[in-house]
Amino acid sequence: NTVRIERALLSVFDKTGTVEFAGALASSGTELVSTGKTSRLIAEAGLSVRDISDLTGFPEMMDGRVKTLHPKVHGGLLAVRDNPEHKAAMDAHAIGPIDLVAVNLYPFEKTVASGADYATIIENIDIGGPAMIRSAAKNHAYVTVVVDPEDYPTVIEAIRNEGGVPYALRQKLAAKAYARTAAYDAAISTWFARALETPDIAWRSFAGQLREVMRYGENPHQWAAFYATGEDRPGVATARQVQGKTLSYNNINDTDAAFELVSEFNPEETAAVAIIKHANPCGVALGATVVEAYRKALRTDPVSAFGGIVAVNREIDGEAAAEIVKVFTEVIVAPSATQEAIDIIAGKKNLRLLLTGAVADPKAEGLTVKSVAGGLLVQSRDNRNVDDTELKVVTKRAPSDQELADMRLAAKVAKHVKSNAIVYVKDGATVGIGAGQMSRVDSSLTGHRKSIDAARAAGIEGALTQGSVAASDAFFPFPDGLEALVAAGATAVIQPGGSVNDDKVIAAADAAGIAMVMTGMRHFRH
Ligand code: 93A
Repeated sequence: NTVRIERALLSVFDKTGTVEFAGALASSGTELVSTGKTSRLIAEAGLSVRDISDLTGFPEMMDGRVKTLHPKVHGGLLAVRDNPEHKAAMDAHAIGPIDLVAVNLYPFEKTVASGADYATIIENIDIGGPAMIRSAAKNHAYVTVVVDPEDYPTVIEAIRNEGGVPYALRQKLAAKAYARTAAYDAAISTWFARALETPDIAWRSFAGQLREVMRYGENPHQWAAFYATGEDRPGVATARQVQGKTLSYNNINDTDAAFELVSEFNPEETAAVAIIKHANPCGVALGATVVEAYRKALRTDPVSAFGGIVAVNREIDGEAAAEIVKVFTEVIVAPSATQEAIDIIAGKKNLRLLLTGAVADPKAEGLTVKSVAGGLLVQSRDNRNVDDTELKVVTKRAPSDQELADMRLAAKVAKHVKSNAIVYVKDGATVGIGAGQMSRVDSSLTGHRKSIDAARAAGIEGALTQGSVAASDAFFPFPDGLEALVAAGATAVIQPGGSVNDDKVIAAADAAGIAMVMTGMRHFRH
């Protein structure tokens, strides 16, 4: 349903494009109503415009603090056009409908940035503008709200081509309108919090709902809080804590990493277990049962697993719980647990057990946020993995089916390891993980060295990486990283490819007689 614009209210601080917009509206037969300076500007351009005081029957008063805050404005914006009671109210109080509002706000953010004094900043808090924006956006079933001059041409084009503004456009503009008023209020609360030196108050308006102010952050001298964004996603923020101490800042971060990782594996196809330390996995394995997967995961690096976080993609049963509690563990997270498992875990009072109800959808859209000095970096969630890509065999030797299966596991794990990530896998379990090194060669060497330690702990001669496959989160810039994998005993390698030196890397793989596949998809995690 397209709405004809019979009457429009223009009240803008930023007057970019206002005259053109007003002119286009007027030429399509729209009556223009406007506030003080906006009205003068439109009139000076030779257009006929009605003053807001004429509509409200009140003068703009109190230095402009009260100009549009009036039932004739908000009634005209909020009335449900085909509701008989609303119609009767409009008739009784001589309220005419307003079909379009173009408002942009007093420049609060710019005023703060200019270093203005307290009183000037306060005066630049717009009240009437956001009120109109919110009224019009709420009633987008009938009303068009434009908060950004960049949208004027789109609106005019719709009016010219369709005789009015279609529902889909009104809806989109309403969403944009609320994003603007939300950002505006966030700017005000941030400024206030800074002025009063109360950072926690600013955050209250920022990232959703405050769940908990923590005792401390990453370190004991840091303030910290946990916020829920309200997204309906299985994970650490929505999980039910069955028992154990309250989660710390680091626990939450690590538990999230652990659960996102095991969620890469469909529980109907395989059990998957990840043991996480400092947001990096120190063991990941698949198995027919949870306990089998846990035992295999633990073998990768039994030393680092001490004090770790265990994530499972299936229900935890008693057998698995009994095995997990043998090692000092901070958190267990799983979709569910049997009563027997819950009873066994209850024997460890401090151990936290989190139940999420389901695994996370690895394909779900979402946002990740990271802070930098004076800013925030926001990006879409890395919701793709090796299953979405076509694997290209680039070497003379093609991988065997077993190698391929292990390569898929290695690539999914590498996606969840801090870059530079190298992951060695054998028989459905990691056997060496190199994380967070500044050079890919170092990550290859670290994973290999750790596998020698693990072999020694298991009473095995040599390194567990012997006869393994390896995954790299990004391409090899030179053959040296690949050669380090070969030296560690890898027989097949999976990596994105895309280096200018791919040819040399492939030649090195062929020279060593190993198989290599390229995914075309990088998974940096910094
Ligand atoms: O001071 S206000 O909060 N009180 C109001 O009633 C009001 N109505 C519109 N500010 C108000 N406005 C704002 O005035 C608009 O958001 C816009 O930024 C500005 C336009 O005023 P003028 O047309 O006089 O330039």
